[in-house]
Amino acid sequence: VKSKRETMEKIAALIRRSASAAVLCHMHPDGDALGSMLGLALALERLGKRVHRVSPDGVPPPYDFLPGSRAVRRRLPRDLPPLAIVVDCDGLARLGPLARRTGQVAHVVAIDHHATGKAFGALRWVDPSAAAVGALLSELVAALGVPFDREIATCLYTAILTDTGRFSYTNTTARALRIAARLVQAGADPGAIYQQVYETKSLAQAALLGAALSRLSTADEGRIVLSALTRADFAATGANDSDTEGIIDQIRAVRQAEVAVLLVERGGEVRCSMRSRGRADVARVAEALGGGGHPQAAGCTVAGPLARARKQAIRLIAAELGPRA
Ligand SMILES: [Mn+2]
Repeated sequence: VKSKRETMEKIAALIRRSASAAVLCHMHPDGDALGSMLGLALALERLGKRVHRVSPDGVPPPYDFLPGSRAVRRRLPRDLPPLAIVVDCDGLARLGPLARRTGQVAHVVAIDHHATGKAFGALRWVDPSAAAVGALLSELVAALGVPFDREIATCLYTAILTDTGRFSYTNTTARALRIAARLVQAGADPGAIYQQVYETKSLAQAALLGAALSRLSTADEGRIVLSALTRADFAATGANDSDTEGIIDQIRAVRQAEVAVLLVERGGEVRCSMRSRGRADVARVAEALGGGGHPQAAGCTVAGPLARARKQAIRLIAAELGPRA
């Protein structure tokens, strides 16, 4: 615990002596990636720093309501700042096209909570016991002496809300809730944020969810519940790739599902998202297939076709689940 504290203090010191910084998140960003990136960026600005908000895939809805999202760029500035802080990223590769230039920044700091991945950055603060990077950043913002305001709190609360599965996964600890409570006290509005994140679906998204739920299948004696979306589904509904967000949680809602799987056709590849009720560590499955994540929420991209990806996922998940109790 002491060394984690020391690492955080080192990061705070580095921030204090840098006039400018880039804050970056990973490709296909989720609520934790964007909320953390934007919340930290605001805190640095409150300290008078010049901040570059960088997300290789921009800010897809529903997260474009977050304060500061309009200032987000897809690339690093021409003149690299002396400091790059990379959040929620379990490897430099997850920055995609930005990985190479980020590696050229003088000071690269990683703030993450994945137990998987490939280490990078001279200064690393990785705490898998943290519910979200947003929770770690709440501690950092406090250490920097920046008061929480409504905007910062909204970003960091969104990070924690989404990475805990709306406060439902096993990472919904007392510590996570205490931090969330502090953010609410500072002005984050739980009802408004919930509606922005979860109740602003387009008709196309709702139709895509319908397609996924209309063809659930099971494997491993019902312990694995799966669905798949093909390019034809996207064409028929008018939905796009980011519209799959949240569908996996609806699949996990099936009572007997120890593990929920959503397979999404993307070109010749298949994106495989997994959610576990707690018995199986799906991060291990994802890692075996070249991806990563958390014990209860993980993903990977594998070679197609769908049927092959489905078989492969089922085999590894069944092994991870082990024999029926
Ligand atoms: Mn995260």
